[in-house]
Amino acid sequence: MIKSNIKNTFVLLSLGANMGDKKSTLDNAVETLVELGAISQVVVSSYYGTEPYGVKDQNWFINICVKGMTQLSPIELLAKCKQIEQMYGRQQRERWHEREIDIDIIFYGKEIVETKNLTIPHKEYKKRNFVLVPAAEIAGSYIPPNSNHSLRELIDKCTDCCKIDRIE
Ligand code: PH2
Ligand code: MG
Ligand code: MG
Repeated sequence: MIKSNIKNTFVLLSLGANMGDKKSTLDNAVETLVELGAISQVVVSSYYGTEPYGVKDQNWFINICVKGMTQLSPIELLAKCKQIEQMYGRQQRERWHEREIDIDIIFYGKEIVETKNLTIPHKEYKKRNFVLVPAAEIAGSYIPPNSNHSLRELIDKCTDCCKIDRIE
């Protein structure tokens, strides 16, 4: 048997868009994550139409979650996510405002990362239906670090009232 020193880590990403051709931007971004070697063994959730969380006066989003394995460190993976956001035309705007595409790292194995530019688990994931619902679809039994509850259970505890519709 050939032994490999390359570590593969489970990752779960949240992707969202509320401008332009949202579905094809999300599809292309997932394909590019694979092509650039950021993530393999990819499983993608359904699309979800989601009411804007936070700043209300903007278009509804389409959100998805993606799970898979990565050989990159958290910082390297973040850099790839940012690179792909740029490739798909992400412009700088105020926090929580409209975006061509947003790619966030929600979980990286069971690791906790707290640096200036990156916090994993994502700071807000428990508060957001648009993350929990697609995440639970593909990883419902996953128990995040610092949590006693699976993603499926966290949906019931979440008080977010924003509407979310699975798109058939
Ligand atoms: N992203 C935000 C703020 N609000 N609302 C929805 N529905 N979907 C998002 O992806 C989203 C949001 C900041 O990242
Ligand atoms: Mg975000
Ligand atoms: Mg982001």
